[in-house]
Amino acid sequence: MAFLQDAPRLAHPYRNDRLLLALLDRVIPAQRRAALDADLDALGDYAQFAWSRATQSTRRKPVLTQWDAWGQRIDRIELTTAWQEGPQVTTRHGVLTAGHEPHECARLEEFARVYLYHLASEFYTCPLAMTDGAATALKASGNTALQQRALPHLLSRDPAAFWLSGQWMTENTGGSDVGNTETIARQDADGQWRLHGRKWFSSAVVGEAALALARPEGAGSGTAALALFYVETMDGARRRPELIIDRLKDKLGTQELPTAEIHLDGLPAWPLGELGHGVRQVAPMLNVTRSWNAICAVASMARAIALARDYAARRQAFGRPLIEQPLHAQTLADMQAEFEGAFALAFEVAHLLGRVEQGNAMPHEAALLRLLTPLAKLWTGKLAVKLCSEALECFGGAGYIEDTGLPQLLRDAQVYAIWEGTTNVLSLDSLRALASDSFAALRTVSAGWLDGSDDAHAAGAIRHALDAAAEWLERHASTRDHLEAGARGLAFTLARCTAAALLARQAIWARGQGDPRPAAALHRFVGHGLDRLVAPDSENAALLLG
Ligand code: MFK
Repeated sequence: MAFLQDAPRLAHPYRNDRLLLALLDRVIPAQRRAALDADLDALGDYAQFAWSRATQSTRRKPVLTQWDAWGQRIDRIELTTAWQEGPQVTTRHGVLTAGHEPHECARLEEFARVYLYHLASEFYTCPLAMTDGAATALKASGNTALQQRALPHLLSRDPAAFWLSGQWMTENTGGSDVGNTETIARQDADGQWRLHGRKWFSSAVVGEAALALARPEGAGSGTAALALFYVETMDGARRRPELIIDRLKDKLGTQELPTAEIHLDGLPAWPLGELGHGVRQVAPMLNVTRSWNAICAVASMARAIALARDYAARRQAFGRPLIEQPLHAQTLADMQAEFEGAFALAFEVAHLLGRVEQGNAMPHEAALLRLLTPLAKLWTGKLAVKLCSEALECFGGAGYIEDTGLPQLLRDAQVYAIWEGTTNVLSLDSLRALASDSFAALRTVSAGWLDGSDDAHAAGAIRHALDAAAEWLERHASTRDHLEAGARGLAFTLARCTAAALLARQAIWARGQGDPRPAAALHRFVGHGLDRLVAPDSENAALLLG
């Protein structure tokens, strides 16, 4: 019999996830653990089942049928199997509701579920993130009428009552410069607001509700004149005729996700609050969906590394398993160390979010959350692409072959740097956060995390990189263009320093458990360098780009 290579196998994604188990052991109160474990175990089962299903069948895309046989406009979308299962899986395991329970670990418990469910869901987590964000923005709005109408559906544990919500922001005038929004809100004679315009990226068009930015008729131009509206898409069992699906996007990845171009032809709408400052009102939603983005990016890294590590034990080359080849082992260890840093940062954001929302955080922790949210999003988004690409390479040619299921990991990962704001937009957002006390908060808190570290070299390198960043910021604070030009280097430095300090905290905790692996991850992570500050040289850029 000719040689046949064993395929990689996916070990149970919850029971074998050392990082997630250690995090929950460290943070979650013992009395909460049994219920949480039951859901996480079941989501791990589902993830394993979904991976096997995906590698044994031809992948499908959603299909939009716009007209029925008799010429009636129907805009029906046929979804993939995982999407059809989405409402049941989400509500049965309390994926969204977990995050809105009244205790400070709520968000952590929610995001542990998201982390395990994400890839199995085929990016059903994208509209789930929007739904979570909509619930959060509705709560922040103080609009009790809309809260009473929508929240029982958005946070339902009953699949029949559960609603997905979209976030209709992006238009073809721009995904980043939302101040260019052209959608108009007009008020009827009877006082009902109605939206007219075109939204360019709707990933929850199969949902029942959305939050949408629009410009009240007669309001001025720019961001401040935008208002935030709540809309519903269904009239009983039928989609409302004022919502027209123009087409589904043909995307590089996330192909199971039915992202649509839509237009609104008088869709009824209700303002969340004042008829202006809509971006300020939607910001709680943005920060929640960016946290989802970071957790989902980390989930992709975890999957890519789990498969590459398993394969390294199955694949022989030059007389021994790949894992015994010194250079291959180094490559996998480098990937693992980066992933551990990203995991620590993304879940720190989740934990902080829960503490801040429950009113249990100190003021400096709220400032820290405001900074770490864009940092986690922008860094994990880029790292997911890098690690998924490296993981494919670990399989040689097989990593480039569609029906191994591997290339999809890389295609899908590219979305993390684009979804919910590009790396540059997020770098600029981190400057917004730095204008407050958030950097001081980061320095204070990270000093605490480093306290007691055995790794004097790592602790020194982190302190040194933070000092350099502070000095750089002070030097360039008054020159806006210079500051913006360096924002990306600064953001990556701060993200990596925070991740390193979190690894140091984890290493101290693990030392008490007799586990040396987090210390090894810290050592390797810091060895890769923390300081990504590059002196922005605009003359040089002009020369190169001229
Ligand atoms: C999963 C698969 C998905 C499938 C494919 C999808 C492909 C991608 C589709 C997309 O289009 S994703 C892109 C989605 N778009 C974004 O994420 C928006 C990107 N742009 C930004 O994030 C801008 O920073 C933003 C529009 C939010 C604001 O820019 P502006 O217009 O210059 O507004 P400004 O004046 O700076 O901020 C307005 C207010 O919001 C200010 O508060 P005040 O009114 O009190 O002064 C800001 O402080 C506040 N603000 C902005 N960002 C905030 C925030 N507050 C808290 N947190 C934030 N993050």
